[in-house]
Amino acid sequence: TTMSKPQVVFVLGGPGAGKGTQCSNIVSKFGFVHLSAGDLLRAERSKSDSRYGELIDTHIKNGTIVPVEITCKLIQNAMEASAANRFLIDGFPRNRDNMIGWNTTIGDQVDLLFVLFLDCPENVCIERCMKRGAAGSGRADDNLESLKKRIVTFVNDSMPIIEYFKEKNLVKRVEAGKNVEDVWSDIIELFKNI
Ligand code: UP5
Ligand code: MG
Repeated sequence: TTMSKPQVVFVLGGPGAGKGTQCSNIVSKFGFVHLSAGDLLRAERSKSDSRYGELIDTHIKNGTIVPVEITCKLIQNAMEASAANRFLIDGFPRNRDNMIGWNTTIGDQVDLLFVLFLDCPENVCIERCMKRGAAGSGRADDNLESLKKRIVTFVNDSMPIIEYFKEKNLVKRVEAGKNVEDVWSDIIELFKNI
């Protein structure tokens, strides 16, 4: 028999759509390993010997997208360091460049099951991140100025990627503006048969 490839679900949606929150739920119930591209980048930025710390910091504050070579390598390392066979990749791919970088490095080595799209109204996204910032998240991008830029990047760069996956019939969309429990019960329906 041949070894089966690791299975991947991309989890996409605007800033504060609830990607991290719902990924934790999916991990608990369905046994995936959660890899947040943003968390991996923030961890890399915090390493005292990172060559990319400043670059990453600038992109995060501006809501722009870190060069794909960096992000892809961090995701690949995390996948290789894990014995798991099912991964949620949260917040990636975010633009065309990310997509191409993924396809030329890791794409063929995994099975993409589907894309979970947390579709959340802009004002709700902003409200949630502002609230998190006010509660002391410490995130350099939980302020109105960065948030406006994060939204622009999401609309201009990330939405076309979601559209691209939609044309391939790979998108499972949930209404993400509802409360955590209601969003979660919709997500359960999408995962329970895989
Ligand atoms: N919350 C969650 N769900 C809720 C609900 N249903 N009702 C009410 N409140 C809800 O949630 C955000 C906040 O809302 C929390 O306080 C939560 O309790 C509450 P969370 O689950 O954290 O949402 P999430 O979608 O994960 O929001 P996040 O802020 O992490 O999204 P972003 O996509 O903006 O951030 P990410 O970390 O992915 O990326 C940050 C930056 O890194 C990017 O802007 C970019 O500069 C860089 N980046 C790259 O360059 N490349 C990448 O591949 C990835 C990131
Ligand atoms: Mg997140």
